[in-house]
Amino acid sequence: MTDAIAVAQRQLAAVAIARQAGELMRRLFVDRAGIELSFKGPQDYLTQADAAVERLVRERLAEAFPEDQFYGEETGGSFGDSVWVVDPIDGTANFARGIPHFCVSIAYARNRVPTIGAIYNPMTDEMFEARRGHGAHFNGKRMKASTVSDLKLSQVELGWSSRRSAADYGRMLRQVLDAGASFRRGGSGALGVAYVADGRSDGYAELHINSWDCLAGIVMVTEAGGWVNDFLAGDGMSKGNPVLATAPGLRDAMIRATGIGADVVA
Ligand code: LIP
Repeated sequence: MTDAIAVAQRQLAAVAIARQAGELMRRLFVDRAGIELSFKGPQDYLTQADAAVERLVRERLAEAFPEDQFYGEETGGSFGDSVWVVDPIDGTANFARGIPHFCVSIAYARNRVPTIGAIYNPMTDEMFEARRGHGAHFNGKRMKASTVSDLKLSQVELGWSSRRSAADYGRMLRQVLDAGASFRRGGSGALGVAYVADGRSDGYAELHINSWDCLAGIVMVTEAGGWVNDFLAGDGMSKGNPVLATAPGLRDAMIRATGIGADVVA
């Protein structure tokens, strides 16, 4: 089987499994089952639903592609040359608090290159998907990054977690606001990056994010004509890194405002 067919089959599977995971997430969210709140750390939520959804995704992928490696936010795994990187519920805090802004994020990387992404929000029935070299699509329609090129006309999302200090976040926020942008924070990094691919948001920046939160969206932004920093530099795949995904016309301004990707700007 050629490589191209193998990757195409994986994209179809990723979308189908994301939809199956979404059906489970929606049921658990509506029934409020599996929402026993616990914390992995300060502001780092974990619910029984996370574990149940990850189990479904891991089992379905292992059935279809037993030769691939798997890494999930909740159960870990291994990073290899043909690896699935999964966040079963991205936006767990929203899920736990009854806010319908969350998704399952399924990414596939081949030889450390982000190759496939599938992000599904079951509450809005929104499927974002992309395959490297074959475009990015939202519910079957081609996605295109925003054409905004002036921060004073932009709206960007600044992801937050307790993995970096309040002072660091405050500094980035101040710089972005001083540059004239308006900002939001939705609580799901995966949806935040996918929105950049779909042109709904002009940028997404976060001072530290994990690969399972953003890898699927990175494929989408790249395929939709947006710009993304070198997220996988160093040990980004296993330890995370800062991420900046922007409309192409805002790249330099967002690099200056956030300090992410500064090595790129002359
Ligand atoms: C989320 C991340 C994001 C962060 C959110 C949250 P989780 O992950 O996607 O980086 O901004 O606060 O941490 O924990 O919901 O899967």
